Amino acid sequence: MALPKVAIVGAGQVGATVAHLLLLEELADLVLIDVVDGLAAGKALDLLQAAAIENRAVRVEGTTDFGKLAGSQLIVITAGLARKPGMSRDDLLAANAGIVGPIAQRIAQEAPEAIVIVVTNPLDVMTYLVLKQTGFPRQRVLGMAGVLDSGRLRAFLAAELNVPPANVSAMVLGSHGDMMVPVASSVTVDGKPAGALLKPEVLNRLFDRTRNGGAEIVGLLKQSSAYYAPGSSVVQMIKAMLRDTHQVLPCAVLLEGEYGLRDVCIGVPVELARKGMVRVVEQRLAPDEHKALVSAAGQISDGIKQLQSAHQRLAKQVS
Ligand code: A3D
Repeated sequence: MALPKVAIVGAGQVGATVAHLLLLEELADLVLIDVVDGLAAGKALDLLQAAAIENRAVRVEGTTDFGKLAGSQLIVITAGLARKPGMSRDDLLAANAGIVGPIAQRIAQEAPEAIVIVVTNPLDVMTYLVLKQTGFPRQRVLGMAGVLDSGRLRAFLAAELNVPPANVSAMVLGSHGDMMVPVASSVTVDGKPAGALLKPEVLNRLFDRTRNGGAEIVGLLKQSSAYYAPGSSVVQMIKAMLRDTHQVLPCAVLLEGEYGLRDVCIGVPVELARKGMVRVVEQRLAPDEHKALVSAAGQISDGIKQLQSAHQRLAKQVS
């Protein structure tokens, strides 16, 4: 039986990690696309050989040709610059908008029925940009961040309490940045509320470490940002959709009144299935958590406005 086709635009650290993990799942044929000549082709050849060693029957192709997007059921955008030490995700805004906008337009031409997962930072603003540039319905444009941020929090909780991560549940919503919103009521360990096991100051320390989880890794690596956990997070979203599981995962999507917010892409729990997002799940939030979500939405909207005014300035220069 033919496998669905998944394209990954940007064959860098995150893109290649997604491809490797997907290959092991034998879930899809893969196309890697990158502007750097030979990069995607070289990694695809390496991955094809890994597939043989792992006995996985998947096709892997690497190219600079965006025409190869055609026929993709799902496309992951990991193209763009990653953070260096001292840079915020917002420092990347203008540079990455110039990369992601044209890619989104090309996706709309070549694969008008595809589901798109956005990974490029600043994540929430880039997800909004892809939504507008493709003209796709919100069900088919999802930003990856909440799965990663929730995973980071689960890792820290599991280490603190010396339990397996599978025993820890946690949900992080809001923006992918300093204003992310760990939902305290969602944190349970062995089914017990974390508040019963950890002092508030310990829980807050772990929340803060999660907020700085990306920067902590950038500070250590210096030349790149995280990619193993981001790769696993993308693959978890893809599995929910290609396997039609209806799993609820935190993803950045356009809100249309849910949580009292609209015209902004932000991390909220969503049900994922074969056609993308089925619905936004409106989870009960404590008043301070809802306030934090609204503040994060305000910051993302400022980023969107920044992008729109840069776009208008550019249009005036051209006309
Ligand atoms: P990196 O290893 O530099 O890979 C990026 C790749 O994109 C490079 O191979 C580039 O050649 C390629 N590229 C640049 N422009 C284009 C283009 N127009 N078309 C196709 N390919 C292009 O970076 P990375 O993989 O570490 O990170 C990629 C992006 O993901 C960055 O913006 C990161 O900040 C972001 N990121 C987000 C998260 C989230 O949780 C949201 C996590 C990790 C990384």
